[in-house]
Amino acid sequence: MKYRLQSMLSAIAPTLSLMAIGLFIIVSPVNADYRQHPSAVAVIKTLVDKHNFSVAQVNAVLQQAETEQRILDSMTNAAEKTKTWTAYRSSFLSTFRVTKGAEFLVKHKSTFDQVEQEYGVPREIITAILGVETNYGGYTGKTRVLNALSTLAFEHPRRSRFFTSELIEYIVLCREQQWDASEQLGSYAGAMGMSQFMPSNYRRLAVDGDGDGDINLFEPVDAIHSIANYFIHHGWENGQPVTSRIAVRQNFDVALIGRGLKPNHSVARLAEGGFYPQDKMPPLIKARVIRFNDADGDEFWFGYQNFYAISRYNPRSKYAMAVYQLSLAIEKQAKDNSQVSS
Ligand SMILES: [Ca+2]
Repeated sequence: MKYRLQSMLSAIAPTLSLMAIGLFIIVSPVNADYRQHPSAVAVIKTLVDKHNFSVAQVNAVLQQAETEQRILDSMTNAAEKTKTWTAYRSSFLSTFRVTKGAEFLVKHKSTFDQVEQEYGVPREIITAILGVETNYGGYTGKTRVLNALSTLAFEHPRRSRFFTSELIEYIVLCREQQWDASEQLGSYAGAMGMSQFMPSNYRRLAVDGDGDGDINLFEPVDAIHSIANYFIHHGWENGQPVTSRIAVRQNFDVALIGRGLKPNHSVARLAEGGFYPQDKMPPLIKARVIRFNDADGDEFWFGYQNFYAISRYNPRSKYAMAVYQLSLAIEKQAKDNSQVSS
């Protein structure tokens, strides 16, 4: 709708002042005609060779794509990059999010009973993901997915490879779902639905939870099942710990931290290097040292396999920790609510 309005306004732009025209160029999506882009050759070839599209079908989609500068800006300004841990944490663990999360648990109790049985992924974790991603489906994004994926595939060299692959997946997904590729809305990175799945995940890991024959992630039952399935795919271990706060020796062994979030050493080995969990942990369980740099001192944690599994949703330690802490806050709120009402 917004874009139709903008193209109408663009049509009358010649009657406006030069300054106003300048503004339009900055804020409006710009029709890009990516059929002509050098990188489009590979997209077309893959869709034709591997997915039986005709060149004309692919061109018809690429022709509708528009470049949006704000998509590129959003990539640069992602909260995980710009906010300290303390600021990030407080923005995600708001009273509103905790309260709504506890309500969501009650509302979807029967779905969660079934999903926990089937997948072994706790309801509070799934709910926290939905809370962080879309405020429990309240905001699923207003960017045209075609614009998001095309802009990032063709105009963002550093992430081009990933988004080119997602653009291809998206065009296939649209055919499978019988969607108009130019109409779907999502995040500035092209993630869709209450669970914000990228197209490749939508195709491979989304599940028809309510059995109506349609995989619809804009609907809670399918979204809940799909998140559980996503976690299982990424190695969630039922009943295992997520994270422990740790104390550190002053001259801790920095080399043991390394890069990435995948557990890399046993708790026993990490203790030799000066990292001591505050909970009692089996010595052979593997962990990764997580460090949050903050103005008022650093925080250190162990992230176990389940912490890593959460981070497969968004590969930032702040994200995984915020999801986990939100899940605990929701669990507590739900417990308090049930005590008040009983
Ligand atoms: Ca369904």
